[in-house]
Amino acid sequence: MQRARRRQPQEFDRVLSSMCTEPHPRAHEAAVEFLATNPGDPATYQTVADLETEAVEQLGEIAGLDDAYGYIASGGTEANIQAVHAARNRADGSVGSDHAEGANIVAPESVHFSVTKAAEMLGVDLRTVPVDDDYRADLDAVEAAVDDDTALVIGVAGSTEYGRVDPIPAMADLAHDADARMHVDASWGGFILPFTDYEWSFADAPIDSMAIDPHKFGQAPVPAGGLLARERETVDALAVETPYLETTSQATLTGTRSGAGVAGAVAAMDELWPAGYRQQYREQQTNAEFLADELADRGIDVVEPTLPLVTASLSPATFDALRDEEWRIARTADGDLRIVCMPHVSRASLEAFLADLDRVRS
Ligand code: 0PR
Repeated sequence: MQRARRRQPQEFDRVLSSMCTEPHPRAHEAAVEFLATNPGDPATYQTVADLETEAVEQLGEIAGLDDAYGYIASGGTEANIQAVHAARNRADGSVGSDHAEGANIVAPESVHFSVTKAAEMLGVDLRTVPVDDDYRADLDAVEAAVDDDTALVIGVAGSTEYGRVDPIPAMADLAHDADARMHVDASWGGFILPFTDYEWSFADAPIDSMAIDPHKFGQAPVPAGGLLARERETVDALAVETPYLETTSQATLTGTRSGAGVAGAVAAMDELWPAGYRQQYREQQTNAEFLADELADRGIDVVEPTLPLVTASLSPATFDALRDEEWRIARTADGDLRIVCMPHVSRASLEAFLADLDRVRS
């Protein structure tokens, strides 16, 4: 009989395109301890349920919200889907399949594709509007797209492709003037933006909900996303009855959930908020600027990295040659090279990447 081969996960030293990273060692340990727990059944797994309450409080602190409601989701996708779900249900006061036809949501074209999934699943019309020259939502276009049937306006704080932050307070005003709600997707940016001057948080604007993922810049293990809401009613709008559990209702999209994500998120935030995250942001912003300068010095067009994410034009042949060297790099929809300076990305690794770039281009 053949012996099972021991499989190894991906090494991180050549991973330059991921929005996830190596978990903090304490988060790793906590995740392993809680591997078999299920916060989906809080009456049975009470310790992890308490940890989830702590996680939501900690996320609220990071996002500038004193009394935060929400839960630890499987990721930004689930948090975005549930934000759309809650807004749709709240727009017409219904839960379940009775919702009114014709609701729409408005988001910039830079919005993550999880919102496309949300719109499709929930039967709402997604109106995407153009971005300006700096890849941020165009306010005039948002205003023109919003109407009486708009349930939700979505702004991105740390966009997937260019790391840009939309004008959140102005978008929230436009949403609320139309009696719609405002959601901020800070899935990636949420653990970086507290250390910048951007206006992105619950403290900057009367936003209603937010996606903020510990499993991205938060250095928690996968799966740990975060859905936050200013009002309890937003979470209540998601709840269905759970007849055979000791608890009476459930607001999450998934049923059984990983306690590892919850425990890992709390451990990471305990360890790193705020000093560790601040230092990580500074290091990676410096790395991003270093990389951008080095690419520009080689005559390559670079988009200025306002957050630790660098995009630059690169020929398909060079891109493919670097992939062949096992560099894990990605492309934007426009074909630009996209490098995300996550906590695991070291200066040495960027220098090795540049050396390979020089070699494959010569
Ligand atoms: N919102 C934003 C702004 C995102 O960038 C992402 C994911 C999501 C929502 C969805 O989050 P989840 O993937 O946690 O559901 N952005 C990356 C992407 O799709 C995710 C990613 C992660 C990609 C690791 C590659 C990778 O190796 O591009």
